[in-house]
Parts: sequence; C-alpha cells; structure tokens
Amino acid sequence: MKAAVYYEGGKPLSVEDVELLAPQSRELTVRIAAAGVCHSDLHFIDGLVPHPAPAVLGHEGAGVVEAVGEGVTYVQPGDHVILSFMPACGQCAYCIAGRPNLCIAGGRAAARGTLLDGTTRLRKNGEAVYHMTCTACFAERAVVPEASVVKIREDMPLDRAALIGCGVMTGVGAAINTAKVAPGSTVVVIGCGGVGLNVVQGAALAGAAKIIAVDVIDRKLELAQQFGATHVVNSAKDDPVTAVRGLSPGGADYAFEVIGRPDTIGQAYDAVRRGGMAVVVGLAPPGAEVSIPADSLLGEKVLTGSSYGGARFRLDMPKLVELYLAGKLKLDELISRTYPLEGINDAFEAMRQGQVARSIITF
Ligand code: COD
Ligand code: ZN
Repeated sequence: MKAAVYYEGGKPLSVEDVELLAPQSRELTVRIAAAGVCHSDLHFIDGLVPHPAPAVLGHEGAGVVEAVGEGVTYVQPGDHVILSFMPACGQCAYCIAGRPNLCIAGGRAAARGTLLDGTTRLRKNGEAVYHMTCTACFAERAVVPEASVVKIREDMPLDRAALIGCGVMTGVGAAINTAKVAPGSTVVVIGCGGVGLNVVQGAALAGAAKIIAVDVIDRKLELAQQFGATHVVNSAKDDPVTAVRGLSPGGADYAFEVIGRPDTIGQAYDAVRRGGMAVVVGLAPPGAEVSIPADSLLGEKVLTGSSYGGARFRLDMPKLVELYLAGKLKLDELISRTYPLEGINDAFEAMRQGQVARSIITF
C-alpha cells in the first residue's frame, strides 16, 4: 500500500509502497478515508521533536474497518470509525479514573512508535517501520489497536469525522473539559490555527461572552471571527496582554496557548485575572522552560496543561459528531484544502506558511 514515510527530521516525507501485516490480537485494519494535516506531525518533520524512524506519521484520521484480529468485540468490518491518537488501555489508574487521555500504556506505545504490544505491523524491505501514536494514517490503511477506534454514525461524512480525531477534540475539549469555560466569561485564545480555532468554537459553544483571538496572521484572525471570536489582536502589531487588559479590566477569566512557545505561554498566564486559568495546549520543544512571577500564585491563578482536550474518547467524540450533524459544530469551514497523499509535502508547506486552517489528505 501507499504511505508517506518519515525518515528523519528536516527531510520531506517520502510517498512510497510499504507493507502492512495482518492485525494481531485486539487489533484491526482500517481503510483510511481521510487524514488531517496537524502541526504535531510538522514538529517531527521539521526535526523540532524526535520520532523513531522510519515511521508513518498521521494521527487525525477516520475510515472504515476492513478486518479484525482475534478477540475484537467493539467493532466489525464495515463499521465507521474515528482514530484516537491515545489508545487507552482501560486498565491503568488514569483510565480507571476516567482520564484515558493520560493512559500509561498508550503514552508508552506512542513514545516507542509501536502498537500496544511493543511491535509494529508496518514493514519496508522486511524491516520494521514505526507507527505514530498507533494511528499512522498518512497511508491507505492502518493496523491499530481496538482501543484506538471510536465507532461513529455512518451518515457522518468521514472527511469531517477525521478532524474530530485531533484538532477538534483537542481544541473544543480544552475549553469544555479542561477549563470548563463558564457561560458569560471572557476567553483569550493565543494561536488560531487548526487547533486554536477549535478552542475558539469550544468557548463559543460553552457560552463565553467575550472571545479574544490572538495570532500574528490577519487571515487567521478573520477565520477566528467565523468560529466565534468577538475581538481580535494581531500580536505582531500590538502587545496581546495590554490589549486583553484593555478589553477585560483585571484580565481574562481563561487564556489558552495553542502554539507551543514559552513566550506565548507567558502571555497566556499574564492575560488572566486573579483566580483565572491559563491552559497550555501547545507542546514546547524538549527542554524549553517557562517562568512565572512566584508572587502571582497568591492571586490563585491556575496554570495547567490540556492533553487531547481532556477527552474520554468514546463518550466525547460521538457527541461532537452529533453537534456537527445538528449544525452546531463547524467542520466544513475548517477544511481549507484537500490533497491526495502525493501532495502531502505541499500540505505541510502551506501550514508552515500559515495559509490554511486545516488541510486534509483524502484517499
Ligand atoms: N503569536 C501568536 N500566534 C502565533 C505565534 C505567535 N508568536 N506563532 C505562531 N502563531 C500562530 C500561527 O500563525 C498559526 O495560526 C497558529 O499559531 C498555529 O497553528 P497551526 O495550524 O500551525 O497548528 P495546529 O493548530 O495544527 O497545532 C497547534 C498545536 C499547538 C496543537 C501543535 O503545534 C502542538 O503543539 N501539538 C502538540 C501538543 C498536542 O496537543 N498534541 C496533540 C496532537 S496535536
Ligand atoms: Zn494533532
């Protein structure tokens, strides 16, 4: 089958034939319908974050179950699924506590680039090829753990469903699950890309009264307004913290950092009021540190991270599907461009240049 293979950071992906083995116990094969192009993949491609290589990247996908391995009970061939990039084991303390986004076994598999059993189903010339986050969906097919799929309604368009697999769940979930944005509140979102736009729409869904979008590209700020932003700040021109304090004296109730930079994490923290909450969604490069004024903590400010939107996948993703089908969640507006797999490096270049909200690869 065709797949986009990552060989090393700093090099483009290589679209070529790779071999996909049959699913083993508690695994299944998904025929990928669409895969979203996310900045987390680009972190690996640009060499900012390491990944075992060679590997098939792609962690935002949806498709149709084609075959199931021994012991699979949750789905059968023909079912439509969204891929979850955290294969929650269901047995560790986090899974039991209802926090599968922090699953220990899933996190370990992702770090190794393997499936849950520590091995891979992808081969090139007989040699192992790694799977990003057990999903590896920049390929015509993927073998994934049963724990990596969320069954959805068959009338949900699969290209829209793919977006729920990362950007939408991560962004909307950060607002609704992690911050629990209260109706009437003031929210700041720093970084309005594919994920940040979903924090904006999550805050709007939660009933925020003021949503202040911050980005360095005017086009992103226009998009943010489409997704529910009431005010915009171009932080290449204006200091975002001063602008937020002008719009919301004392600071905002919540601020989200959706880029992964120490300086913008600092801006998010500084933009919230006493008792407010700053939520970091972006992953900063390994070793990066942020410092905050220690005395500000006595103002009871909260600084927290949000991983995968604090989601419980099989509960939350079908709800996002329902919201879309009810006309209450914007997904069509997120898709700026559609590429074939062969165009994947162009899709990442468009992301680097800030030209798109989201691009998707369709098969
Ligand atoms: N100030 C304001 N905005 C900025 C700045 C800045 N200094 N620098 C960049 N931006 C804007 C860009 O113009 C762009 O609009 C936006 O930030 C970034 O958007 P995208 O579309 O390039 O990136 P996303 O939305 O696909 O991904 C953002 C993440 C923060 C999720 C990603 O980079 C990341 O850190 N992922 C790892 C953490 C994570 O949750 N991973 C789960 C899978 S994504
Ligand atoms: Zn992602």
